[in-house]
This record gives sequence, structure tokens and C-alpha cells, in this order.
Amino acid sequence: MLASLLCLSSIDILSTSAPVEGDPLVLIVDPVVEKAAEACVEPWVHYEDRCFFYDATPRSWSKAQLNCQTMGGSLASIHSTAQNTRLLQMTKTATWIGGTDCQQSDDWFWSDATRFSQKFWCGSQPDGGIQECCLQMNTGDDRCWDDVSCQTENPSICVKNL
Ligand SMILES: [Ca+2]
Repeated sequence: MLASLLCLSSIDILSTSAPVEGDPLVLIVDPVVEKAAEACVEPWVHYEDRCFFYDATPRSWSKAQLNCQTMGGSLASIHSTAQNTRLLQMTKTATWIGGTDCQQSDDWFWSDATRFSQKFWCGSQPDGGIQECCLQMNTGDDRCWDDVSCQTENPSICVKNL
């Protein structure tokens, strides 16, 4: 009886104290809770194995990337036709995603460090060299990619992994 009272008392003390890193209670993970934590939280939208967020506020490319980073993400990368089509559904105007070749002309990479393989450039693009070295999707009637000045102020799409 005394032992159980002591036990209850210690649980009570633990449960009313603020969780701290290393607290053994924090390490108990309910499988249902764990699954919920893997979903994208609004306004992030789930597609395939990642979460996307369309931000309508016009920003330069670097400000857009920094904005994504404050939310734990990066400007979006695209790795398939299906992903390009899905992201086009999120935007009605020219929009920043994470492609850039500002470091070295024609050495395109994604700001989320994933491999740059699929390309959906407009017919004569990219044509801007170092002067136009940030990737804008949803350009013109063809809704294709164009390299434009990074100072252009566009809406943006962020990505983060689940
Ligand atoms: Ca261009």
C-alpha cells in the first residue's frame, strides 16, 4: 500500500512537471500519435512523400528560400512530371521553386540539396546566364520553367520532408 502510494505520488510529480529533454516519459511513443506526426499539417499539402506549401506573398528568390527555411523547409524541388503537374495545380502565376545556377552558369541544383534531373524548361530556356539564375515555374501559356532575375518578386512553393 505504501509502495503504491509512493508510486502514484512519483507519477503525479512527473506528470505535473514540464517535459524536459531526456525525460523518460517523453520517450514513450504511441504508434497512433507517431503516425499522426508524419502527416503534413495545414496549410502544408501532402503529395507523395513530402509536404508542400504555396505562399502567395511576392518575394525575391533568396527571401523566398529563407521564408521556407523559417518553416523547416526549402523552396520546392521537382523530380517528375507528376510532381510538376501537382505543383502547377497550386499556383496561377509565375512562382519560385528551388532551382538555381547562380554559382556557375548551367550547373543547376536544388536548394533542398536533392539531385537536379527532370527539366521542364520553356522552349528557349534557360537563356539568362548568371544574370538570370533562379528558376521560375508556371511561365506563360505553356506554364513551363524559365530562368529569371533572382530579384524578381514572385509567390513561392516550399517543400519539406515528412
Ligand atoms: Ca530566361
